[in-house]
Amino acid sequence: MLFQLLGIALLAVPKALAHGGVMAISNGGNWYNGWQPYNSPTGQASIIRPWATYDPITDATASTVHCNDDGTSPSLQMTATVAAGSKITGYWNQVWPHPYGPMLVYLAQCPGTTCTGVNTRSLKWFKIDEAGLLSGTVGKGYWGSGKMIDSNCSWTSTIPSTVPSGPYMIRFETIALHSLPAQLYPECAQLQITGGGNVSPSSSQLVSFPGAYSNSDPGLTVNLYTNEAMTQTTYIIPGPPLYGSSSNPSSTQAPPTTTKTTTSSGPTNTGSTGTIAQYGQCGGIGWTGPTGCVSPYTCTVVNPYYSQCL
Ligand SMILES: [Cu+2]
Repeated sequence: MLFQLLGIALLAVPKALAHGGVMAISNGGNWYNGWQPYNSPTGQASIIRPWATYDPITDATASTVHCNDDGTSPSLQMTATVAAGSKITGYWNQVWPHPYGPMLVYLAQCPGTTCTGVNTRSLKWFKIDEAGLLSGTVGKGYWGSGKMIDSNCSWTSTIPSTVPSGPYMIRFETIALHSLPAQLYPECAQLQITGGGNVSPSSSQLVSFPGAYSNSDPGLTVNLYTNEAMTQTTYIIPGPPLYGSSSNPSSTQAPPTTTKTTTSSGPTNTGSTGTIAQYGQCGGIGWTGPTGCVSPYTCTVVNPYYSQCL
């Protein structure tokens, strides 16, 4: 009986803590708070498109695999104006628990003058950054996701200076390979890229989501726990060849450089009794909403930009 209760508690409690998504984005000194999937969607204004759950997508062909939702923009959708050639950083929950797997970043240009109202499932995406197995072996090596964790649970990519200016979605994705099927965590944000160039992605670099991945992709089916994995030093990153590459050996691309981002300390939160439900946001830089959690949850600092009722 005690064993059973303990087992249930261990299985139930870490669920939300063990998963998550992109909670905030920064670019050019500007901070953009993310969508809060466990708060009411009413009144939420973010550059990040709505997403519904911290749980991973475990079907690489799922209808939600573009931006972890149905692809629609909310009434208060915001857009970040970003310069081509500038660095953009996505921030995941701290501490991100999955160090084995690749990091991938995509862009998709929207038709017309804005991505607002454009369903992200309809877009053609191209990959601007990726990091798979950076060193060591598949089974015990250092992965893009590990580097993300070591970078304050953030990932910084450069908006290519060569992409044409215009409205884009950016899609940050981390894939966790510690269990199979692989766990996909994609979130998207809405950008207006300025000062761009004139190099459109080639047709072989453009993919749809769903469509870019299959559940039999070698990069999504690798088993970290086999004897082979303990000596294997190659890993094939899923998806199309990188934008700007002339051929398509994805696995041999040099890993991108990332910038470790320093952050100021976030506000501290009290455990005062309030109105915010479990998993709801209750604080963080830029947060102007209520800070009290319903009993028995406590407002807990997840990162400087995000405190959550846990
Ligand atoms: Cu998880």
